[in-house]
Amino acid sequence: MPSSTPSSARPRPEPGALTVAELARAARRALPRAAWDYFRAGADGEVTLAANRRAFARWPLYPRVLVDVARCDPGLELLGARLAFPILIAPMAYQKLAHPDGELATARAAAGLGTVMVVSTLATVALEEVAAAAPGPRWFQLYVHRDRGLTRELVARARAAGYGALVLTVDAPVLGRRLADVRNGFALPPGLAMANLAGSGTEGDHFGDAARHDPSLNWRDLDWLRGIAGVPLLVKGIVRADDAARAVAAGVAGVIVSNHGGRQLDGTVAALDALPGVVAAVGGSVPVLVDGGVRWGTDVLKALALGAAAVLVGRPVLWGLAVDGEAGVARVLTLLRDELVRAMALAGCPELAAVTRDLVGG
Ligand code: FNR
Ligand code: LAC
Repeated sequence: MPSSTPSSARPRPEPGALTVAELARAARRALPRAAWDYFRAGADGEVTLAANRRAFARWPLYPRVLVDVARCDPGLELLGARLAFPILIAPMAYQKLAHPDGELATARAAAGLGTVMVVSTLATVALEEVAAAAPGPRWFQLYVHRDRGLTRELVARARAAGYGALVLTVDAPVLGRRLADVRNGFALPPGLAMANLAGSGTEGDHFGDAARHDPSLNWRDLDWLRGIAGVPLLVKGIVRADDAARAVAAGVAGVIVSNHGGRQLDGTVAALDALPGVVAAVGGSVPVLVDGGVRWGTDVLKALALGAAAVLVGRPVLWGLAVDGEAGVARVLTLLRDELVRAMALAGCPELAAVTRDLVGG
């Protein structure tokens, strides 16, 4: 548009959410109470849920000046996939609770913008259908069942459907207690099911009630799983340096620092605060990712400065999905991507390699 255009003829800025927080408010209006509560909640006193956010505020940025930032490229290579920006979609259960298109909408938005969606074991659309919905790179998140045959089958199905990596979630031997869910008697509404588990007899149960989930999962199982994975295996839910080192020694391809968005052990260290210790323990041998509380582009910048290769976002994606399906998820990702690119420019970082430890203090 030429700059001489009279202001009255200029397109008006598109109305709608300008921040993740605004999208959250819109989602709250759009969602039934029980779904909003399930998505929002942290465990018990929600100390960790709050800590995840607070941690970002404690790390101030020290922007670099007089750097040519005429072009800022947030692209990266991650486990063999080319991503347009370092923000992946965290695995989240039950996405049809947010929107009738559920995981299909999320997969399309991720592929359209060039990032990875991690599809949950507890998806409400079968992993093959999610794969067929969009061409983008995607990973599969695994909850291990008592029936190891069922897990072996899920792994084989994910590989056959072209999932590029497996993400083993290790912070949920049992489900954390979310008070609102207890009070609401939260359950999957009629018509929704854990589509990947169809035929197992428990596909309609909520995760927390299901007897099929295996709390005995341990390091020996990690070896077993790595043996059958056939694709890179990441572990998600690590906050300790010694656990990270042990996982790397066991041959994992990546570590995701996470406390499950504050939904599991309340009082757990904030994800961002756990990151530097894990990064030091891993020593660059495999990529370290982090999730929990990422709501701004500057949060992404801080996590990368502290050594993360990329971040994952959870709830914001569900809020976008609830508000406007695929377009809503695309909106969240675009918001965060554009905020990150602006933050890179303002911090003197034309590419991600320039996002170094000295950019944050504290
Ligand atoms: C999750 N999370 C999760 N993690 C996982 O490994 N498998 C799963 O099925 C789910 N399900 C799930 C449902 C909902 C509603 C939420 C909010 C979260 C945890 C998720 O992957 C991630 O770790 C956190 O959500 C990240 O924190 P933020 O971005 O939500 O603050
Ligand atoms: C949750 C489980 C399902 O956090 O991962 O609700």
